[in-house]
Amino acid sequence: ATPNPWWANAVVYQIYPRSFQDTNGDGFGDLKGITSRLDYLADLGVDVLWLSPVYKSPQDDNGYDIADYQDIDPLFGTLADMDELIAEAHRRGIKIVMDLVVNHTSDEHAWFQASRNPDDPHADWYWWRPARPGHEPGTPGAEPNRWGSYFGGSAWQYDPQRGEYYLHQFSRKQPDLNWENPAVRRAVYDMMNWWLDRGIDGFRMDVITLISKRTDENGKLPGEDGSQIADLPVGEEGYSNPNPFCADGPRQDEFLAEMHREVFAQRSGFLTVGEAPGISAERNEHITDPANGELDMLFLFEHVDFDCDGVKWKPLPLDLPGLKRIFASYERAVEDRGWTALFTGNHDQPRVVSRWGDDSTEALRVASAKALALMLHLHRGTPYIYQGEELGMTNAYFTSLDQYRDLESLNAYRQRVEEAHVQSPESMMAGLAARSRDNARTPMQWDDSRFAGFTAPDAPVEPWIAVNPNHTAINAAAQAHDPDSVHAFYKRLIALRHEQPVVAAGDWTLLAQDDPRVYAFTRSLNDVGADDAIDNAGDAGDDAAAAGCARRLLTVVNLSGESADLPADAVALLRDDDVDASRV
Ligand code: TEU
Ligand code: CA
Repeated sequence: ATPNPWWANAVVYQIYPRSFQDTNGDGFGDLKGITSRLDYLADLGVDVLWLSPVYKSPQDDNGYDIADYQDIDPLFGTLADMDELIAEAHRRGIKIVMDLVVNHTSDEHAWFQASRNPDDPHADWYWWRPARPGHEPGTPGAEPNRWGSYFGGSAWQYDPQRGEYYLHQFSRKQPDLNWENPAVRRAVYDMMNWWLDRGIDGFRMDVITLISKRTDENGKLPGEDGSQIADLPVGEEGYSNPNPFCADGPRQDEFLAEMHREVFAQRSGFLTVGEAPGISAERNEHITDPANGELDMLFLFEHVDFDCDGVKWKPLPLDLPGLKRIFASYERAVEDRGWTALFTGNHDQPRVVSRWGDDSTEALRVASAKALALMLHLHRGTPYIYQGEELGMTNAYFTSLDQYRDLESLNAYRQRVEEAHVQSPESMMAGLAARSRDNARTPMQWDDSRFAGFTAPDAPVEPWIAVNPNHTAINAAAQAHDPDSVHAFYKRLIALRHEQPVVAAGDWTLLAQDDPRVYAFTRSLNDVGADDAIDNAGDAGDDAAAAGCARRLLTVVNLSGESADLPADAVALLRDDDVDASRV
């Protein structure tokens, strides 16, 4: 099937505003900083910017705890700054997608503050349950409720003002909204329309697959009915890991279809991407099948959850055949309909070149960063670049706990080392160094000055998180004119997707599934597909037709760091007389 041209030929760049560019010397990135870097992004060639949240927030979870959806936090600037960014991006042909965090709000949102009064119209906007002093909501005499938060501890928090518990799957300052309540859904859709009418081009939807909760015939939530949660083992910290039973609830499709009708059905040129923990590749096909009017594409998480021993703080080395099996399931699920988002990094993941590449020498870091980019960008789907990935930025390699800022990391250290005693300090510090979300949140490295050009060298305050010392070697300025740089390689990859329809529309076929070192696959367009793809790709298609539209691409990447032979089926392809080996 030929995908919708615009977001199939598009490349999205994720900006974590707090770490991208500071322009007022307070050590935090801001909106004016993003606007000041639009020419860099236009030169890179990206089509869409996804901004992590910049709304009013107490910043408990760095803005994923929103206190006012329709205002900008002073940390980042003002609504006027946002309007300027939208206008300046559009002037360069770049779209702006914002982060929609509506599974939960901040506990400082007016809706939640009102909800703490059981007689207020907002009383039922969150998940409140009667309290038995000191016991999470459950059934007397039965199993205690062990629903665990993603950020450790119980997912239930007692509120003395209301005298009841409220559900929070993330931090206790992130109470879950009650999507069963039509008034909640109406308020969310009104806010979404307000932003789209203001000129943004879509949303990345934070944990959107958690909004429909499972309740039993008496309306009881998992764990509340006294049963052990879905027979899940209680984790080593005494709580049940939420993922397996919290995602993809009974009204998931209904809510997404309603949102599509109320917000997107009369619009065009937008992009919706759902963050979908706990969703299978098969469910991805249904949710992203345009005929179902739900979402354009999803981030799936199996590939960034499988390389650890039961918990992210016990990392395992990359099992390449395992990665190939997972990506093959993503590709198979959308070969006929639907679409997928391609990523290896974001603000929650460690830097991919440190995780699956080799950053131990400059040569290996550059080579492996390029290899990982080539592998990702030539898959079928829309690729996402996380800020700094195009430079081959690495993990932070922090050595002491006080360098970390992320509440997920700090909570985990306290709970696992100091409370549950399930990991040693050394093992946990190694786990944080490998997998903490802060690895992706060190300031963007623009040049080799004191704070990497993220903030002025003479800024009155240090950046909110340490700049990586390797910024003196790894920075945008050093790569801007180097044709062999990681940056130059990303530019060529992005251009290839714009010029060659086979990259967006070609069928994907894996070669050498079990090869432990080499990742090889083809993309191919049959004649009909080629003509459709060229027609659908607009003027990019015309250029490609003129330049000679490739019918087939062979990609072979050695991700092992050891020498490896070309897999036999790749060699056979290269011998095929209609493959122009000079262009491989
Ligand atoms: O992430 C949800 C989520 O699944 C992550 O918390 C992930 O499970 C974890 O970080 C990996 O160990 C979204 C946002 O991307 C994240 O930044 C927020 O903290 C979270 O939701 C709550 O809004
Ligand atoms: Ca600032």
